[in-house]
Amino acid sequence: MPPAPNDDLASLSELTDSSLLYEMQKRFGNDQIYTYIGHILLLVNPNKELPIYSTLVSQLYLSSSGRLCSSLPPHIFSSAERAYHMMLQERRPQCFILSGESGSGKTEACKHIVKHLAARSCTKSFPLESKMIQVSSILEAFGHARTETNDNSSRFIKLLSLQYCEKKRTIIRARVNTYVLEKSRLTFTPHNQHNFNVFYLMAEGLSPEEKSAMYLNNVLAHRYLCDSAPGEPAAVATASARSRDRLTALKQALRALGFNNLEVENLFVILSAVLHLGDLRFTSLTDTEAALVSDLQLLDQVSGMLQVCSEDLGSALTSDVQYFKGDVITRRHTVEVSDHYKDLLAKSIYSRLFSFLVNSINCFLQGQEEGTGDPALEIGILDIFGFEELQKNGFEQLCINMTSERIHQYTMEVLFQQEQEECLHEGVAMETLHSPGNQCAVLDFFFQKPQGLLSVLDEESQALRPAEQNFYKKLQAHLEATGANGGVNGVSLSTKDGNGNPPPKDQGPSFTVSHYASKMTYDLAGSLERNKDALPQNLLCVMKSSENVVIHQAFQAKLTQTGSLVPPQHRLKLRGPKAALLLQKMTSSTSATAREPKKGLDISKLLKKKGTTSFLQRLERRGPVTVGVQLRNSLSEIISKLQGCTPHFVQCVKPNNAKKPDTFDSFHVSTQLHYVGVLEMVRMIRYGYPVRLPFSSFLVRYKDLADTILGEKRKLTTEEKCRHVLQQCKLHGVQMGRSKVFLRYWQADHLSDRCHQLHRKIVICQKVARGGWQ
Ligand code: AOV
Ligand code: MG
Repeated sequence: MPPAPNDDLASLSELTDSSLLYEMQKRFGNDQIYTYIGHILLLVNPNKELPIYSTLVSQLYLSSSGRLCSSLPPHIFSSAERAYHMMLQERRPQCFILSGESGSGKTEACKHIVKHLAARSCTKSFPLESKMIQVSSILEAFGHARTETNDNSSRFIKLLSLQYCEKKRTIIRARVNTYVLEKSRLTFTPHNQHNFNVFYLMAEGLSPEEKSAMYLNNVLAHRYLCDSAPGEPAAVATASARSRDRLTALKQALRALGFNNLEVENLFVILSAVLHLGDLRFTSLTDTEAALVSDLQLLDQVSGMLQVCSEDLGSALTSDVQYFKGDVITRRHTVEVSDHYKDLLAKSIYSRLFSFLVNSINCFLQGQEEGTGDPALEIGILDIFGFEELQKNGFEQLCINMTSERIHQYTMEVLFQQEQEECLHEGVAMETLHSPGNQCAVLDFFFQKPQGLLSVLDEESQALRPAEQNFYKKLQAHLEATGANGGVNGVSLSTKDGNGNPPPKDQGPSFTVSHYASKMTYDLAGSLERNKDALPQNLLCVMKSSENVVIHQAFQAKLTQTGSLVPPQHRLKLRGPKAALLLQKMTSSTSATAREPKKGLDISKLLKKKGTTSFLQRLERRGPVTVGVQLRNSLSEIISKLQGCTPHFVQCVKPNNAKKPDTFDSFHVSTQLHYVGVLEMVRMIRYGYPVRLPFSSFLVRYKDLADTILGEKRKLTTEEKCRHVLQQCKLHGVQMGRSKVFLRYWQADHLSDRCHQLHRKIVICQKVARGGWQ
């Protein structure tokens, strides 16, 4: 029996766009925010608190074993439960893939999955739920920001993995991988948006004494923050009370990670240094174009907080030193270049700090027990940044939307292509189903090597004299060569916007991409700058020389292929009288003369010592040099991880664009259902065979049932055994392929149910036989 019709769209009697929409709207009106499409979970963000996430509710779903035909209504807890049971049955890692546009509820859903899994299998020695509350508090402070579409929008990709103990089946450790933090937000906040949350927590939450100790008397006046959108006046008072609470929670979370008070203070001082660095200005002398730092006192303050030599920092920001054929060549920068390096340094400090915190989080999630984890027993949860359409869309939106596009393509591959190909291969008859449009051309346009957008962008970013016009020309040449321009393959370049109107004067050339979700026009202006991510060698040397343990560690560490810090073997601690003295030094003086001058770095000597390796080679060794390369590497790492898991799809839907509760904007929802391909998914699940098991796996999965039915028939082949079990169970419409059994999704649940009942009977009989049953 399939589940109740209104709980599962796959069982609706009428299947059309409007019947789906009607059903969803009806359910949403009753606060039934979850609906199944077979084993896929559809969730409409309620934008209001619902009393459905208590531990009591979690307990209810524990007994369902994640079976869809249980009498309980659809719930994210049920999907979590299902993944857990499948992990044990298949002995294969499972992974949740959360999709949906920005603000549709992915990150919250991720937390609910963790909550249920923690409630079902955690021990006192590894209290995952409370640990994850602390982890979220840190990640959301440093990696989330207010955007047009979501007040708490994720600005990075997160893959959380929960690892289980082989024997006890409890969670023994967890791990967070983060990818492509949108660090450009630090130095450039888009119109109507905020910088990262942590700065506002500091602005509203730090005490006046703390602020003055960190030179933060007017946090929001710093250049990096003053461009951001002002808060709504009516909401400011409550917002600041909330910020104070959140800052307290953040400090507690950092302490839980093992940072002492001094170390926590140190982190805030580094953030203050980043804000001050942003205020640094450069001027040029009249007779040359070389830049000089305008405000030496400010430079001194920043250097004091970063614990580097002020002169070294000043000269590394305004000049470049290279070692070439035995000579040291110093090149002075223009004001513009110095300004660029200043922003690059600020972004680098912030992103390395983020990565340093993620590494600390992973130590915290490591747990006590070692070596008892089983790689097959793992549940991953992928939370990406959702598709985003702003008033003005640039390089960042392109990266976010291409991520969404890639994950969407993976989903479609799994749900449609792979399923149909396998049916063909196994000789199983299946209705021909239409899968939603193929986006390969758009993905190629972006990712293909060496002509795709990312490659061309990298090439131009690393050119001697990068120019946006050249980048545009190369792209145009590529599109013309492939005949794609003019929108044939979903991409068109033009100096006009998507509607054919000329762009405003301050915009660069733009191009239009027909994404799966919507047609978007991107402005290329500034992409070359924002793509660059490598610090010049001399700035890196200065940062490595820092006496600040966190900065020192963060800059000494090597970078991985995806741009994060390679985790250290041991974390250096900032403890004891020496540390107290250091911190005092960082914040005690405002002028250069008041502080003991630090010994300067002789960068040319350092470079000489390193030998004659070329500048570019050294850059290479430091890790990926552009944002584009990091994105490409990150996505291939993520996809290859997903390929090793059984996927569980959670599709999040946004009911309206105004973040309002109880408001169902039919047009907006229907657009999302359409581009996600919900109708096609429903057809696929209804007429397809989502559960395919090799004959031997079928017999293992339903062992108790098979053993009981087969009895003494040991001589049959595995195929004959499967056929016999299916016949005895009277399941209609099941198909036998060449090597696999093909089941409708509810048939698999029906078999699991029978197996479960039998297993209980067998256990009871065994207990009675042993005389142990009371
Ligand atoms: P997102 O992760 O999908 O957006 P979030 O999970 O941050 O979206 O959800 C946005 C907001 O919607 C949250 O801050 C909550 O206020 C509300 N919300 C989401 N899910 C629920 C729920 N189950 N119950 C109640 N309120 C909810 V982005 O990170 O921007 O792509 O990039
Ligand atoms: Mg999110």
